[in-house]
Amino acid sequence: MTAGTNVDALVVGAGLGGIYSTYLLSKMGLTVKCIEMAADVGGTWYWNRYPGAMSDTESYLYRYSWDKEDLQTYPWTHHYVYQPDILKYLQHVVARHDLRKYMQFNCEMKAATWEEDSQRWRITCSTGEIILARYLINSLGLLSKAKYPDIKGLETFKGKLIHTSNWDDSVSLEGKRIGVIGNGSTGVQVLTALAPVAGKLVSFQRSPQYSVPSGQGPVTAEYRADINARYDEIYKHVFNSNVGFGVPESTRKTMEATPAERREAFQKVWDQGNGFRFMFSAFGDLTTDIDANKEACEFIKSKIDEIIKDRRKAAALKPTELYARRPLCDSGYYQIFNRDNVDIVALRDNPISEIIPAGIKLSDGTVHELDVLISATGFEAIEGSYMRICVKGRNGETMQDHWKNGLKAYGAIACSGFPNMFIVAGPQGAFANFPIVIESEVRFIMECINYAESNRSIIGNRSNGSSTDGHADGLDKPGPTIMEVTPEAEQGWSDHCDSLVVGSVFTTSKSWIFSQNIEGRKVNTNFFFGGLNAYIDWVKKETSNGFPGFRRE
Ligand code: NA7
Repeated sequence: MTAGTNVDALVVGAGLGGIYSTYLLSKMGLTVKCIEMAADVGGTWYWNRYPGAMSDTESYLYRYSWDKEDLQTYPWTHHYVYQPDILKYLQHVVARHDLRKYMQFNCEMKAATWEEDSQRWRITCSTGEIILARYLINSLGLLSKAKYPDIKGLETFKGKLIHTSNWDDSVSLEGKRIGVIGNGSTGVQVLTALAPVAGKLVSFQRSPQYSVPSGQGPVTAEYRADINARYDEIYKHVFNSNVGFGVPESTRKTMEATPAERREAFQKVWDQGNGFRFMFSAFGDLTTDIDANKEACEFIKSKIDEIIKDRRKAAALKPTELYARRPLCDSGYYQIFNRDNVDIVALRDNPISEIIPAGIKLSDGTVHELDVLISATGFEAIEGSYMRICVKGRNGETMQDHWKNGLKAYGAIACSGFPNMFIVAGPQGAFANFPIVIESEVRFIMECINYAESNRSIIGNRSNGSSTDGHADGLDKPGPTIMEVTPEAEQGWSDHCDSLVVGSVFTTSKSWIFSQNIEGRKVNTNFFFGGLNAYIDWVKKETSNGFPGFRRE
């Protein structure tokens, strides 16, 4: 067997989760290596370089919470950070904590196999290198494998075809005839940014979505000083909240308000901006009460009518489904349709019949000639990153086998049969602000590793003859040195996630949140909808109770 580089822990991916994992593992004193298929750090923010790409979490929270000095000193100029600035921030964190020395770029994990004899993971890289690791932390990205539209003739298009997550900076867009397929959060951002640049811009829209203003704009020195003075309090609130976006989370019932009060409440959050604020701050039941949800729908549709002058375009942009997807926000999306160079094609009335060399042909025979076709069609979320590689756990079981009946992971971080392997931003994590979710999951993973390491040292001390009375969990015997979740615990978590979506308005819409954006894929509860605070409380119980979900032999 080929020898390989030996490390205690291998982190795969150098995005938000991989960087934080690398930082904590190195602090724990373990030997750590982080491999990344891209040429640099950033993860999602390395790849998604399309015009207008920005986070829709407010800037003061789109950063790590754990470096308090950096929180207060690292600059941010606007309420929302654009992709180049997020990338710079992540590069800055890596430099500030001297993490680059652990990282190897242009190196993709192709396969990982658990070896019973050595109790290690054997990782094969795209470079041909072999790495042997006791712990494998996969931070491959939730939204990493691009999904192209399955439309006849796509490959025949003679212009430039670009997926937003694999942007090609060399393509000139100025004055070009540009078509965009997809109008989720990515589509809305790219369309808004390209409207003033394109000669002609057409949105080929299958399902209109609800979007609210983001409230983007420069921040004042006073605003920044106020945030800096309150960071401890802010993060305390965020980690104790349901969605972690720093917005108030109302418990008020929509239908108990009068029509005038409802409109006033919706108008207030519309004016303040932010999709999560709109969904969770005016009232507390938009995601659980259909009548309440319909009120929000009517309010946003009335705004579409107010903003868009052309009745045909306004009608096309009005959704028919409930407000039940990841909430979108924008920097003037509906407004772009008042421009003469921007049009919308409602595919629900006139579907694409095929893509031809010159552009897009619709079912009624209309041809839209295009120079550039942008696919903002999303991702093979979560599992996409795992299905393209071969990860084999105990008895040769692959992740493909393991997830064939649906995606699941205990506490979002571990799968049974995959010992000492952890997942960041895998299935069934909290549906909340992602940097915070990632931090919470990484901390849980580190608790697991720390626990196993403590047990190792107890056993090591005993076999060295040194006496030690302490046990990692205070029980009579040391706990496991290999962390492997039981199938019962994993299934229990998954069942719990399923039970939490019963009655949720979110189940009425088809999106990647329930794996419904991919034809033929089984509907799956991909998130834990119990709230970020409940997830964190559950992790605390799990760790203080000696990790009952993990095997003890
Ligand atoms: P999304 O939210 O999955 O959106 C994909 C969009 O692409 C959506 O509007 C789809 O319409 C559309 N789509 C996909 N396939 C087709 C075809 N064949 N024809 C027409 N339209 C199509 O991806 P995003 O990148 O916007 O956002 C993903 C996440 O990234 C987001 O939640 C943020 O957290 C960041 P559909 O609605 O399926 O009818």
